[in-house]
Amino acid sequence: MAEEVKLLKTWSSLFGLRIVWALKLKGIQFDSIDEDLANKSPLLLQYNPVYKKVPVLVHNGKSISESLVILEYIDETWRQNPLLCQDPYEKAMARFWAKFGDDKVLSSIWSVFIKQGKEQEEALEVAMENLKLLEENLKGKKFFGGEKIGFLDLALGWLANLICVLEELSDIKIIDKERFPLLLGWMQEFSQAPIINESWPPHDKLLTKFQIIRENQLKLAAAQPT
Ligand SMILES: N[C@@H](CCC(=O)N[C@@H](CS)C(=O)NCC(=O)O)C(=O)O
Repeated sequence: MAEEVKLLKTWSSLFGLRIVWALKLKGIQFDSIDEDLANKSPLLLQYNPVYKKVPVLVHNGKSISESLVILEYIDETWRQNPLLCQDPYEKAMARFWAKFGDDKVLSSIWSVFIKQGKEQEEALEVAMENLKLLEENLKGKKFFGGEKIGFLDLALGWLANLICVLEELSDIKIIDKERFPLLLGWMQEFSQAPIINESWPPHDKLLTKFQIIRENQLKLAAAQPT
């Protein structure tokens, strides 16, 4: 019996992209359903009633949400091209740094992007500290997963693309060659890998989307009482 694999995502969701990459790396055919988050479909509300967010993977009628959880589900369901090592410690470390990426790196870089003046300078310092830890992580390795793209590469993959968009819009260089040579090398290596490269959302469309978000956030901040 043919398997049913459906992915609810949006064209720009960096969390959704993790799942697209994982399914492609595993060679799994899937149907992609693009959601309009301003008008969430009954399907999304049915399949992710808790968070009502994308991505959601639907496998033979069963739904899984939260992108890092989905990545692990995919890795355990389709064993080819493993994303996580078998070694329990290595596995724990990959999960730890993936969570760090979401909790600390993403939020600090986002703050640099939507803040100004002193607040932005402070956010930049925090972002640099976080990125230094990722730089350390890459010592002696081509990918975070070692010689091959693995779980942590997919979890941090947004960085390889979004950072360029955010740098372009804010006019701030966050990842430079002097401070982050390994991270920069990884960004190039990762984003040019065929399966990764073919799935990036259009750069111009991302620029427009994030420019609007930034302008709205800056306007909101300016309207806040001091
Ligand atoms: N922690 C979630 C984050 C997912 C997420 O934030 N998705 C956004 C799109 S990029 C969303 O669906 N937002 C809709 C909303 O917040 O209502 C994951 O890793 O899957």
